[in-house]
Amino acid sequence: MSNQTILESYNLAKSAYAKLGVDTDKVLEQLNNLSISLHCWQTDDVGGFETKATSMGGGIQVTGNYPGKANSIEEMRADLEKVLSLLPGKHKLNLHAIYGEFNGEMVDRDQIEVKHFQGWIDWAKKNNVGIDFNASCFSHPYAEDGFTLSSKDPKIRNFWIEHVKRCREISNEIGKQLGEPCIHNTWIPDGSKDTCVDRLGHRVLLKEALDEILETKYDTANMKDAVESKLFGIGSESMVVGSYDFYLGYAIKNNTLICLDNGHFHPTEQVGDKISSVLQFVDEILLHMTRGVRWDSDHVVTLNDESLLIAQEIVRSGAMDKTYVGLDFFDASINRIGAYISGCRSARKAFLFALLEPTELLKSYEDKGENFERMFLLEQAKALPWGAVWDYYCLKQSTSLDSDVIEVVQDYEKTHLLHRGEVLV
Ligand code: RNT
Ligand code: ZN
Repeated sequence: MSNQTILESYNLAKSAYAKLGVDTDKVLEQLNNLSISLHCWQTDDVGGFETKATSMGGGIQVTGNYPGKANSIEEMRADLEKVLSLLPGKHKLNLHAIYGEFNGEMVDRDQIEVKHFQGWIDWAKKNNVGIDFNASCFSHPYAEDGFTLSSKDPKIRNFWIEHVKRCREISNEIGKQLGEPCIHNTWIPDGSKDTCVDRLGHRVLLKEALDEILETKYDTANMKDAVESKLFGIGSESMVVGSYDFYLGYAIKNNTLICLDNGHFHPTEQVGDKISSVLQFVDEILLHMTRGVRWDSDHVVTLNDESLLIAQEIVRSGAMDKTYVGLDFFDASINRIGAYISGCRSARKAFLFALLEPTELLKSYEDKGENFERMFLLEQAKALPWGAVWDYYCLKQSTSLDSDVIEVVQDYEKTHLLHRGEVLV
């Protein structure tokens, strides 16, 4: 497609939207300011770079063995730079604690320090991205019996409390150096495969552990805390300590963000529907956008009804400024760089579609009880030329058009990914 064609198509789209009261130029400005946090763990199947080989655990599963996984921080950075070059808009990098630069040293989770992440901070500066951070309370011998922060063994519990405290301290330093708040998210796998009798005991311990962790207050200009609930995981089918009830209550009472991962609810529950409720009681939310297929399978985000409703409800609620958008999927069965680009572009497209909605007109129909009109306009909006707006946006941001992405990814696969071997630890 020539630049001329893209411009002409955009101008047609612009007038089609203007007729419905939507200013496409303004929309693109808003869209471009939306920061999407790229989860680093799609590059290497949530492996991390600790020296001690740990097997994955904690109810998260990665399936597939597509070639080209990143085996070192250098490969991971090269992949992320490639990904960023193929994405329009602002981004952050979402790091897990297991991705520190440990340089062959055995640094256990209760020993990590800012220095292990300084390289990432410098990399982020160079690449003009912010950083978010996560405690890694899984894939560790101390996570094997199913409980971390809510473990009844004080040695195990204190180990994880120390880990999360250090992660918050690191987050604070990251935010300070980058001049943008680093969102520290706590997710723990704690739960029970079979019927648990002392649910209360574990929840009391989790609350106490979190209270202790949050005792240190940091400037919210540097870091903010989020807590992430889950419905169930592999090995925690019967009870999850950090359920939605637990964390929503905790977040409201302690003024933290609530992290909504749309893979972490019953399949008929809609995270999009929760947004306008939750925002009555918490100031800000963190999203983990994913695609659960039958369960929390962490498939790559697509432009489906679920991601659309999430974006629509954020835009309709005027909550773009109260929402931190992150991605959370890990598919090892397809080209991993392609997974990022496809998933992140689709997440941003969901927001584009939502921002282009003629919401005022729809609301006026709704307020008058004109429900056929509301339905018809919603349907009509699906066929409006939003793709032309997207293409123009990509052109304006000097990134590849959708129509070129496959070739660029295939090329990177040939020149970089297929030459990678497994590193023996
Ligand atoms: C797990 C949670 C959590 C993780 C990442 C790796 O079910 O979704 O967010 O996916 O922290
Ligand atoms: Zn998540």
